[in-house]
Amino acid sequence: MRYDLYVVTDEKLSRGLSHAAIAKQAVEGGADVIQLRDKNLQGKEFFETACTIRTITARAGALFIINDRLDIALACRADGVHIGQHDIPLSAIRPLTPHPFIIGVSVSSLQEAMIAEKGGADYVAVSPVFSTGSKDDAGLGLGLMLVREISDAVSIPVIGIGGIHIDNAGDVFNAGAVGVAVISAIVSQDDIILAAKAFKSRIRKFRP
Ligand code: TZP
Ligand code: MG
Repeated sequence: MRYDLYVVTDEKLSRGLSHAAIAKQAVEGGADVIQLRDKNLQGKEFFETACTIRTITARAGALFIINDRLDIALACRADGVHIGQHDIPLSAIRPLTPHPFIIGVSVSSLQEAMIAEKGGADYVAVSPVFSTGSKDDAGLGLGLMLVREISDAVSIPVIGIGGIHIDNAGDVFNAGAVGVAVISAIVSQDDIILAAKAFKSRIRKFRP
């Protein structure tokens, strides 16, 4: 499973592009993972959008993860779901998921990371590595030391999210992460395909 370039969709930051359009361009640029993230979409529309992105990602050979909504992830046969510390707990959803099915968990401390690993998470996302304006309640950047600490302590993949752009992505890999999750540095760019390609070529230096 490769998480190298993990693009999170956001229609508020995409200058008019839909989730599906963001996903299509991001995979064309080489994104390894697409996460559909929307805090406002109603179920029907969410499901339809998810099914469209399922087709786009399957054709591209990219993973498809849905934020928060296990029901929709199961219904559209996504590869997994991503949950935070205030979402339905891992222990409650693991018994409901098919095999294989990825559950990713956002963590903001070593303890949360170790609990997630013990509970059967497939990866953890250290959140936020750097301060970001893309998520209102993200809090201050936790820094690269925490990425290092968590990477040393768990054996599941560790990815970084929050304030990551092309020029600091390498630091996140050097701190032990195996992937970087990004919104604005790709989704808000003039050319998402080019932005993703540029990220991928930078990432290749750290993850050949
Ligand atoms: N979770 C933690 S930080 C964040 C999310 C969804 C936002 C990341 O956006 P950006 O623009 O890459 O900082
Ligand atoms: Mg959540």
